[in-house]
Amino acid sequence: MSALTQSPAWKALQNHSKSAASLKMKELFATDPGRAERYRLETCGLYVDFSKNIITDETLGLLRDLAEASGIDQAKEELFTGKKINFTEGRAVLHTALRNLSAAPVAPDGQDVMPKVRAVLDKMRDFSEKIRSGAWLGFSGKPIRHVVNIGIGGSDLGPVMVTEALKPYSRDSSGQVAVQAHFVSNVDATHLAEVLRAVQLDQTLFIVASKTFTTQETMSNALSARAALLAAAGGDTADAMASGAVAKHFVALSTNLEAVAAFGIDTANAFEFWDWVGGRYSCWSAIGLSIAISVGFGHFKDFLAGGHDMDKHFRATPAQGNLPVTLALLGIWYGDFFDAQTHAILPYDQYLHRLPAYLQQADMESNGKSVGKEGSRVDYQTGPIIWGEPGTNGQHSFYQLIHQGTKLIPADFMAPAQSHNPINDHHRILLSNFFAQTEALMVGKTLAEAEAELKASGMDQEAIKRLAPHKVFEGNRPTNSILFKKLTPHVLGSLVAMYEHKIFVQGIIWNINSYDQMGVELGKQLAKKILPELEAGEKDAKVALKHDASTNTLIRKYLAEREG
Ligand code: G6Q
Repeated sequence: MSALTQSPAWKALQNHSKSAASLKMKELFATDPGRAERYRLETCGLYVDFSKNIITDETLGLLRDLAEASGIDQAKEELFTGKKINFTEGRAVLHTALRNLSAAPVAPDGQDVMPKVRAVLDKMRDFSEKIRSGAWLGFSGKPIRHVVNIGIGGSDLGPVMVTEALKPYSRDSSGQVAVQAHFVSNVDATHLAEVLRAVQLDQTLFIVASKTFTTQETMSNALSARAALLAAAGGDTADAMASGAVAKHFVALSTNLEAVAAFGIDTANAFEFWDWVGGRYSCWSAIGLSIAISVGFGHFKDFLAGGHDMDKHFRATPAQGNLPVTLALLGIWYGDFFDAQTHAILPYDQYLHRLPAYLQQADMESNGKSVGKEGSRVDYQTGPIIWGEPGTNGQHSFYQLIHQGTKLIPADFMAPAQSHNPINDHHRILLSNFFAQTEALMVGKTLAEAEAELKASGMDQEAIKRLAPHKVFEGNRPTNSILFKKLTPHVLGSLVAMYEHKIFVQGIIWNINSYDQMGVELGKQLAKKILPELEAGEKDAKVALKHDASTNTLIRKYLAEREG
């Protein structure tokens, strides 16, 4: 039994959950006119209504007791001041310093990191301006019009999500995009090949984004991109190298400047970050260079400012008014006391179409852990499965299960009051769906209501009896509604930071390390072992394989099928 499940705060919640299981939100709203007013928070441009949850004041009080008993206030200070809370890797977790736009120092180990953070930001500003203004020229003397970020995981998902979300800011007043952003992450050559088909190499800047600069997928893609560039630059490789084509078309974002130099990239064109920046928390760092180039440095800085504002809110606000803490506690309520396995992210804004994928990594790589700080397996649920799609597409697909399936799926709905593309009545229609879905999920439809509806449609009694049960919606499905005025860089920064801190709070309460990712290692190790076997197998199909029978047979089948 873990200390957490033995704690009075946990036990009190367990006890309370027995009666809370029969709470009906519809009734709670009917008997409590102040509910919507009380269960909402507004900060950093985000208005969050969490009243459509299976909670009462008592629930919230007990959840806050749990947060307090977990030492959340001290943990927050440790995060912001750079204590080595990534305890398995002995590292501080300081993505908040990357967006610290205040004058306050951040000094883990007594050394202020802010001067070097600011120096890299200045370098990013100068460089992105040179690219966007057309001052930086490629090997043919033409300005750069395409930027290709080559990276994977944390070195890809953030830049992709943010550049997509901020697309309106990539256009000038005449609607022209200064620099088109592209992303290559998958080692499947198809990804690179399709991007290379879409660009003119002499007007393309490749950004090799890799914290370690050793990641197999990224290095393979970077080497193939370099070969394509050198071929396009003409002459033989030595000529192209000598003409400085690589220096004009490749920059690096990394903590490993030695490996950057070994790749042939001038370290003057390398943008540094540090081991206290986790991959999935790195879009605020030099890893955000493609964002700055795509939308301009000013907008990138607004994005940082939004994150910084959420940091200030999170650090200073007691649990009761604290947005990330509240969302974290609601997640724990459903995951640990209602056995919910997943959490849906449902943006009603097409520009946020990659947010579910981004949060999938942020949350699942952070809190997909089963061993507590002390090294033993936990006896409670930790991070949920995060998934989602933009509304209204999801409505015509998987919402069926959320409404009428057997599983409880808490969901975050989010929408802007203003669209970047106010065409006809699209936005009104979109928002009517946004409001309707959370209402329907909460209110549901009783058997009597279903029967009455069918009767009104003129159906005979026997058919009504047969059909009505299928038309019942149990309702009482919990949702949070997040409204903001418009999807600006600032709002996006606040939104992302809100989720980062939610994840942090949950990790603290679950007593796990949210900042390592050992779980991705085993597959990587095995792939390294199999790669030379595939190479040998291409020469000799009878190559010795020492895996399990299934893996051996699959490899042999592949070797047999790969040609012809
Ligand atoms: C994120 C993870 C992981 C990482 C990638 C890419 O938190 O650490 O997704 O970002 O494996 O790593 P590199 O940036 O080192 O290439």
